[in-house]
Parts: sequence; structure tokens; C-alpha cells
Amino acid sequence: MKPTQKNLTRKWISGVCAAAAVLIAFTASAQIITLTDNNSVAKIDVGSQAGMNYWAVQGQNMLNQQWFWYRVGQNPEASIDTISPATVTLFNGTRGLSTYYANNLFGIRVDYLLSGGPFVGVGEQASSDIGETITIYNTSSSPLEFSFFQYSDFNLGDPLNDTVQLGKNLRGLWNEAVQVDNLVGLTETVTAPGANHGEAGLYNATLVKLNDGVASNLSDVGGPVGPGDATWALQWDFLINPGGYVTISKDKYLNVRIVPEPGTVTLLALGLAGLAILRRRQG
Ligand SMILES: [Ca+2]
Ligand SMILES: [Ca+2]
Repeated sequence: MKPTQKNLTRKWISGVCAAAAVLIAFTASAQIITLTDNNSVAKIDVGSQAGMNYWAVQGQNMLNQQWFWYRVGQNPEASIDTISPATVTLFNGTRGLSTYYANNLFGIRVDYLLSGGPFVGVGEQASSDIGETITIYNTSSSPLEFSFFQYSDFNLGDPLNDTVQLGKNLRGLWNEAVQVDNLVGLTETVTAPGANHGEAGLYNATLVKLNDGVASNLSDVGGPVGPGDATWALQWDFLINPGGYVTISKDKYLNVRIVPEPGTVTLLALGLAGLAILRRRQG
């Protein structure tokens, strides 16, 4: 039978749809959203464990990785990007990002809002803030035993000289993390409600625990840990009613001493090296 024009059009449309589906699947694996405000830029790969992997104040990046993992009951932990592709909405111009991941049992919404401070001169202190609100919905008809993990790997200046310490609130729950590089500055994160478990560590002990395919709880080692490639994580354990939800609010703050741009330092070093060679020749 000769293909009719209608059939050809149908074929063409289904071909285009298939190509579009491949394209969507491809972009979902690495979907990078950039937030900007005043002195700050943050980049979030919403489709992989890389997660928030850049948070710069006046061009100085202070963050290697911040991302979220979850666990249902005593199943292994998994990162939230494995639940589904992210549904992405931007708000507040270039400052706000809302993401949603869902399967047939639960949904997780993570909202990010970047607030950069004013630009300052070299040697002065600059600040930046990211507020995050996480809402976990039980969309099933049964109670949901759900653990939520936040993992953070800040690198302040030299990544090998950072110290991290976790703190607890009056109810004995972990609600604060402070990471310090004495030369460059600090980052402080405060959360509500407080977390049931916390872990201050050195890269990559906690990350291995989250990706090793077995259920693991954080160690409740609050530190101080370091100096070294410091990381930290928090774990909330919830029992969420059918149709119910829980919310976690976080505020992350950076206070950074602005150093000359790497290009300037390199040029200065080259200039000094050139001077040394010149002296040797003259000597
Ligand atoms: Ca450092
Ligand atoms: Ca680190």
C-alpha cells in the first residue's frame, strides 16, 4: 500500500517526538542553572550528583559540591537526581530556583535563593547568602519512613587547610555547621528543624557512605575536624503521614576576604622570576 500524506506526516511527527525525547533525556543528565546577584554567582547541576558545584564571591569559588541524598526505610541512600528529571522554575529574576523531583510515592521540592553582598576592594571582607527550603511530600497512602541527607564540600581558598565543626540546638539536634580557612574566611550554615545526625569529616569518607549501596547513618562526629579537605553532612529522619509533608529551612552564609585575582598573582610571580633570572645573569 502506498503511504498516504497523512501517514507520512504521522511518521514525521513521531520521528520528531522521538528525537525531542532523546534530547530531553540527554539534557536532564546535566542541566546547569546559574544564579547571580550582586557580588555572587552560584551554579547548580540539577540533574546529577554534582549538584551545587560553584558558589563564587567576586569570582572566588568557595564550593566544590553541595547535594542531597534520601533513603526510604532501610534501603540504600540515593541522590535526589535519581528520583526523576528535575522540574525547574526560576523566580526573583536571576536569584531564585525552584526544583521538583517526584516518583509514585513521594516528591521533593528544593528552592534556592541567592543574596549577594556589595562588591568590596582587595583585602576587604565580602559576604553572600543562599537560603534553601526543602519540602518532602508523602503522596502515597501509607506512612513514609524517610531520611534526608545534606552533604557539603566547601573549599575555602586552599582546599587542604579547612577546619569544620558542627553545633547542636538546645534540643540536642544538629543545627549548625561552621567551616573556616583562617586566611580566606568562613562559611556558616544554620538549619531548622535540627537534624537527627551529623558528620564532620575529610573528603571523601562521607560521600562514600552515601554512595556505597547500603543503608548508613551519619556518625555524629561533630568535630572540629581538620585542617584538611573538610566536608560535612546532616541527616533528618522523618515519619511522614499519608498526604502529609515536612519542611527543612537552611541558610548558608559565606564571609570571604577578597584576594587579588589569580591572573594578577601569576603575573606578579612571573615578574619576580624574571627579575631573579635577570639578577643571576648580572651576578
Ligand atoms: Ca582552605
Ligand atoms: Ca572541602
